[in-house]
Amino acid sequence: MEEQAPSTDLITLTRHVLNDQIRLGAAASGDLTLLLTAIQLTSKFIATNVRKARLINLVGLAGETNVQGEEQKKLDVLSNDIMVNALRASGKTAVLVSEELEEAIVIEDSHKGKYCVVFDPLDGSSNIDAGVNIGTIFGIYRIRSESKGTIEDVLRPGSEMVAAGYTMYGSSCNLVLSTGQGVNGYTLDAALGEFILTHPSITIPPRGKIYSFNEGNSMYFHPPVTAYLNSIKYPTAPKSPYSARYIGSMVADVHRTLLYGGIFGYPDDKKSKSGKLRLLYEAFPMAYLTEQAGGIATTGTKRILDINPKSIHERCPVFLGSRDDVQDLLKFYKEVP
Ligand code: AHM
Ligand code: MG
Repeated sequence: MEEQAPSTDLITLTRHVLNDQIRLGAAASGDLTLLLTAIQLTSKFIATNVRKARLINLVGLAGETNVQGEEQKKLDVLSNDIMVNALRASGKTAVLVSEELEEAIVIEDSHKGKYCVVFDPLDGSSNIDAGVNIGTIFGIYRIRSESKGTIEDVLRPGSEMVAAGYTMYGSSCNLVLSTGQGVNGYTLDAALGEFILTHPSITIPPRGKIYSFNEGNSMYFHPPVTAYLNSIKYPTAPKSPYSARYIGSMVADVHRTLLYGGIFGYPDDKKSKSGKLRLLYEAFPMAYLTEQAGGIATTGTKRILDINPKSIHERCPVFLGSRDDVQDLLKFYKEVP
């Protein structure tokens, strides 16, 4: 077979987003592009630390002291610091909400911009010490007109986000992003230090063959979820049962769902009344990406992006993925008491 010549015309994330902004015309000031540049930088910085975590004492609990008596900094605390510093320094943000911080940060006037970023700096913490995929999740709102940047600017439905995405730190480092015109995936070329467009226009297959739930919680599940899971595990002929895949890192489980199709779920149950995942910086960005890729994201009873948050760290049940699979689940919610 003839060897393919390497491409000499790489589409970087910045070039791609800039083209989109130019296409949108005069309304775009370039501020969102600059903000996304800052986010890219944080992803590269976090990726570097994730890779060398074991070597430089980043694995373990914050506040712990290692055998040499040095203080260790937990990887998720470090990732949070990286993001807060870069987002503040970008001059494009007004309010920041992080899973790692109890309170929202309102940026001081000297650095204030027009955007609010909600983020989970390093999601999937139970996987960190085992070197399994983890990721950063983010959502972006534009502050309301006339607002100087308050918590009200982020207590808004996810449908009002202007962009959302995640970076997955795995066998490769992938950034998946939507600015409201579909979903694109970029892979970090470590030698160039650039995210290159590798997955243009990601579309979820309308039906998949994989389900992704923590079935260890089965005894707590509500009847519609149990009945749905039984229907895909014990289907009537000629259908075949679905495969189970569950990593326990939302970024990795959602990434696979976007590419291969199927359904990801973290329901509310008898033990966790509102589920586990956080609405603002886990459920909203993933629901935004899912819908932009042609899938459905629901709590079982309502569209996730329509929820009006009451507080920055609230939780919500999440089911997302291929259109037909999520619709099947919704039927059980309507029919099973
Ligand atoms: P975290 O923010 O403490 O890391 O928790 C969120 C993670 C998600 O990435 C993942 O989908 C879920 O928790 C897994 O939870 P469980 O271990 O209960 O299955
Ligand atoms: Mg998290």
